[in-house]
Amino acid sequence: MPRGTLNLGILAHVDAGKTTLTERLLYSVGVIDQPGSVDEGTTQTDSLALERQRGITIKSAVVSFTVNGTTVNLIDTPGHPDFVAEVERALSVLDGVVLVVSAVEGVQPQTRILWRALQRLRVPTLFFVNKIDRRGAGYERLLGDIAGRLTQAIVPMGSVRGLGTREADFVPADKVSGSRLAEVLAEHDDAVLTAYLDDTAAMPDDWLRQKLAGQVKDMLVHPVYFGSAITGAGVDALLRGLPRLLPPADGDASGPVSGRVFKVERGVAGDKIAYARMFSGTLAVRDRVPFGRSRGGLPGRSGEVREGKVTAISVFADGTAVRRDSVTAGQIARLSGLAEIQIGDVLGTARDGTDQHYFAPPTLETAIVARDPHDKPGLHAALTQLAEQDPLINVRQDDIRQEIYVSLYGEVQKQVIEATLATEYGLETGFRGTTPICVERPVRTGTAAEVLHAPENPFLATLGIRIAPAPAGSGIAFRLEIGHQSVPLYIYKNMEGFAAAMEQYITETLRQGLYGWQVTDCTVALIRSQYSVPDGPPTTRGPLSGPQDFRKLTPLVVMAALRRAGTVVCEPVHRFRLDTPADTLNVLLPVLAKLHAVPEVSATRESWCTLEGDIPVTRVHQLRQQIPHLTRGEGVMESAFDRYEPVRGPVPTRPRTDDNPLNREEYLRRVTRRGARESLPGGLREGLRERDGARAVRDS
Ligand SMILES: Nc1nc2c(ncn2[C@@H]2O[C@H](COP(=O)(O)OP(=O)(O)OP(=O)(O)O)[C@@H](O)[C@H]2O)c(=O)[nH]1
Ligand SMILES: [Mg+2]
Repeated sequence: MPRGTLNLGILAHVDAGKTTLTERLLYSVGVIDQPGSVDEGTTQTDSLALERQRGITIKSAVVSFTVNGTTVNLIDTPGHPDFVAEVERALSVLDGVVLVVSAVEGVQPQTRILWRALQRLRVPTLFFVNKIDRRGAGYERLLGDIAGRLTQAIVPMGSVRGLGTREADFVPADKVSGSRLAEVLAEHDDAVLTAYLDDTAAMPDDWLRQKLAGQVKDMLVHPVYFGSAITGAGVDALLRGLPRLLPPADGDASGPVSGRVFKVERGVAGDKIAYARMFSGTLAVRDRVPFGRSRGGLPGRSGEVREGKVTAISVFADGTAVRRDSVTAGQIARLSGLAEIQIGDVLGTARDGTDQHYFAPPTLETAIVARDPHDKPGLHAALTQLAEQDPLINVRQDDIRQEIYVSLYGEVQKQVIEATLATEYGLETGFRGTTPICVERPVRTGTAAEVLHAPENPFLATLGIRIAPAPAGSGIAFRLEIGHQSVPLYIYKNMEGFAAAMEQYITETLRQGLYGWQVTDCTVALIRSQYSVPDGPPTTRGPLSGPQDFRKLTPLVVMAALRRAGTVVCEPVHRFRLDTPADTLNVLLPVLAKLHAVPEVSATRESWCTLEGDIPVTRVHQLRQQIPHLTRGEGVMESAFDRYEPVRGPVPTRPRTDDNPLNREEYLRRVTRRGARESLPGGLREGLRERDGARAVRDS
């Protein structure tokens, strides 16, 4: 009798052994006869040609198996920071996580980034310390590393024998009732505390295990397993722990349909296949289902809802995805037929709080060019398709300069995009320079307004906007500070509709601030609004306002407010950590200095040295490439985005690709000319408006 479903993510920094562990787990439960190898390109989850060639995971992949009656859907995620967008999508569909840490390299900057996201999302997490067979592997050191850099609330589930040798093995604690466990559990449980303090009280094993599972579920404690994905040590113990310690999926199969798409793939015929996790309800073949982004999603798409008919469903169970008539709460399925669906979309009703970003956005941008100019339209279409599969690839078309830009996390992603375009779309491409993507932060509060019927305002609307700085990392928050009597409800239906539309116009405008960069970390409040109606009181009498009036007026008001607020351009800064033999420092330090990577912290342990500091994002790749020969192949470098900081020196600007609302004359020329050209009724309307405007002035 199946006991339920556990949607489990395997997360870690690059090369920690996630894919190898996945393989081992599948082998242990008998789904495969032989564990495949990453180095030979024979694993189940690294199935893309590019993954096999490079030996790294690029896309998340789902496999499934059953252990003790629980169906485990396992999502193997990429560890390279360039592919963090994949991890982000997976995070929102998980019931639990195994966070893998290498017993040799220990906790890495990327591990900390993942950990922070797991904390924020409150996903129950176990640790698996992998590679105990490798020379240099640690046990106490690793526990100390996790406790010091991630969390104190850990419980080792056993000990290790033969550490650092091929024979290394994990010895599960036969009774969990060691004092360390009771001590940790007692912190949040009075019953355990009382029993712990009373020497004579018994603490039955089952009772403690139950308490442990309860606290794992509440993120209060994190069991730590040790093992080797290569030799299989510790893997059975982990396997047994999964259904016991992690909470299975819950959700009401007869409730309203709610699900989330975390992966989109193209089938052999180019058809879209959406991987979705159901949180509630049941979705059957031939059902029509609404999907889209809930409010708070990616800029510009908020509130958009579409609908499609599901033509086929396969549900993950027992090793593969099997054809079924329906998918129900808790399960993961591949859905066909939803042609317009995009990664990150919500199916049916959204769950609260699942639509945020947990990782920093890409910090680099490059212009991408087709080697054959005839391929240009094809290139744009292909990139748009790639962006559908990877929501954080932002494709930006600059019509004025006839260039296409893509945003990037790093060089590896760039190479992958290039290779994917070549193999999947037959497009030969090249890149023109990689530049950091800066952001602009408002420095003070700025307010501006445009008033209905004022001679310089050609639009039939009043809008007043206030922009105020907000804490770093908070993004853009939008607020309405007006009453419904000043909102044209005949256009926007209700206040929510108006708020959603205004938020969209404003977010679109803020993509290019005073210097051309995305504006962020601010609160934008709409503080005035008005519209005109033919039979209104004299001040608001005039032709009926339309949505275009609000849409086209917004950029002018936003930019005027932003100009008063002033902005400071901030550039992305990465944090690096470098473990290297101490005797390589004399060659390393001058190179670091040349790349503006100045270590601030360094620690030495025997003949090894750890350097930690900031590095400009544009230098990360160069440094990474030089590390092997500067350190005789022994140095290990990790780097990750850390923060934005005000640019020192000349302020970089980015050429605008919008209608330049910073320059009123130019903006008005562009939007009114285009309005007239695009549609005749629009043009007629402009003419009518002039006449009506004159009449309104005469009447008043
Ligand atoms: N000695 C040893 N090597 C391991 C172990 N686990 C993985 N490896 C090796 O480490 C390398 C990386 O393993 P992967 O399984 O690809 O690591 P990953 O975490 O999936 O990497 P990405 O998906 O690219 O982030 C491969 O060469 C594996 O053979 C282990 O337990 N012991
Ligand atoms: Mg992998």
